[in-house]
Amino acid sequence: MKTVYTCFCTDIIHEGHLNIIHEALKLGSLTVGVLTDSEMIRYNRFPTKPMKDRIDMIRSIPGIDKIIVQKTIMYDDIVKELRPDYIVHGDNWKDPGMMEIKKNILSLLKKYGGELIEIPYTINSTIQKIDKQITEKLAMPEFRRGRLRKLLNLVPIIKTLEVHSGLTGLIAEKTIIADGEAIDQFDAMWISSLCDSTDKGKPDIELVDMTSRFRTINDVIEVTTKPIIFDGDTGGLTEHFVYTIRSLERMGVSAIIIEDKTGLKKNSLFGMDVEQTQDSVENFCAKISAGKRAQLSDDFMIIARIESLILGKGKSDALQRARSYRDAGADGIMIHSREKDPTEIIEFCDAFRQEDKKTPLVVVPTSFNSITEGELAKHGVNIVIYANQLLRAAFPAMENVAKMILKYHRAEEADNCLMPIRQIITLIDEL
Ligand code: SPV
Ligand code: MG
Repeated sequence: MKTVYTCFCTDIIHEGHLNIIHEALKLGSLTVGVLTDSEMIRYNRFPTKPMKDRIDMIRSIPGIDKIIVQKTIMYDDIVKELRPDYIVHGDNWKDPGMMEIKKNILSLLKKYGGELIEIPYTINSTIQKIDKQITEKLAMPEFRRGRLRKLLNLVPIIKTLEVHSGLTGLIAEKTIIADGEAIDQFDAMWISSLCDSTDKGKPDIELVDMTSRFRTINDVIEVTTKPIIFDGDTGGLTEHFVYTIRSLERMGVSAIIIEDKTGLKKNSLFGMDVEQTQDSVENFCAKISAGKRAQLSDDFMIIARIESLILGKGKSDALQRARSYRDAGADGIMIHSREKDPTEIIEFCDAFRQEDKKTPLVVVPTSFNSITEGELAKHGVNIVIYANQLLRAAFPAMENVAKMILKYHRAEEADNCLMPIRQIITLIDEL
């Protein structure tokens, strides 16, 4: 009897999947793999059902010999363990990630003469509708809002990219790298006050009002499904902050980060080059507690951002504040620094983790950008935010093209720097 293997990374079984199983069963004894939640995420298929439920779903299909857990998206371990005569897969290898998986399967099978059997992927209106319904579920406020907390338990570190428009939202949503063994993508999006303001040609001083900031969030929400962390600056007056919390929850935002500054807020990366005042522990704790009382859903997070290192007040002040903010109800702590060297951040994280193993820690490595996600995770960091890189990439690219047009009095010379027209007009999927 030949042995056959196929893997599913899906939340719903439709007739296309059943057809693959039907064809696989004709070839021999069938083992079905179910991909782990964390690998589904790395592959940008956020599971709407946990792995246990997805295993039960497969169990209800008759004829399958064995169900196993596939721990990595690449097939190396599975092939080593099972050496199947056939691996069966739908022929829908469309994105670069899928192509990389296909390459991986073929190279593994070649070593011992196994065979890849590709089944024509069933496409009909029912299946298309089911696919759309999954995307729809992911995009709905309730599901999106809770996704950040779920991620905290599912990935070693939540990789968050700055977005300030629908287009940058699409980049955070869809960018996936497939490079040999590695398939990866971003987990969440950051709506930065710096970038939201800069994109509007305004300074980062809480000048862009909440209504306008909400419009940016809405532009992003319209075209994405990933969870959103909102940069709430100082949170404003406590009397206003409570309304902000409600609005964000309603929109499906997962978290707000507020910083312990008061008065005219300036961007932290100015450090002490400009006058900045830190809020008192009492005031800031009162603001956090008021926000937590106003919150309606269980899954929304209020994260307290500590500016002590930025303002030269040192680690012990930062730690003292972290304890107080947590005890006032903060669901997480963001510690910020503008040092190029990550040492002070690492020292804070290590000290905090000695006394608190579970409160999520967030960092924004704009200045200390040499540290990797893996190193941060080792020091207990749960969320890393790449807070301004997309905007900083766009500005010089646009300015360069503007200068070229001025210089040559035509646009031809700039063509090499531009996305082809055909690509830009088909960039956005039509519904
Ligand atoms: C932002 O992105 O607006 C931030 C992070 O607040 S930082 O600019 O590093 O202060
Ligand atoms: Mg900001």
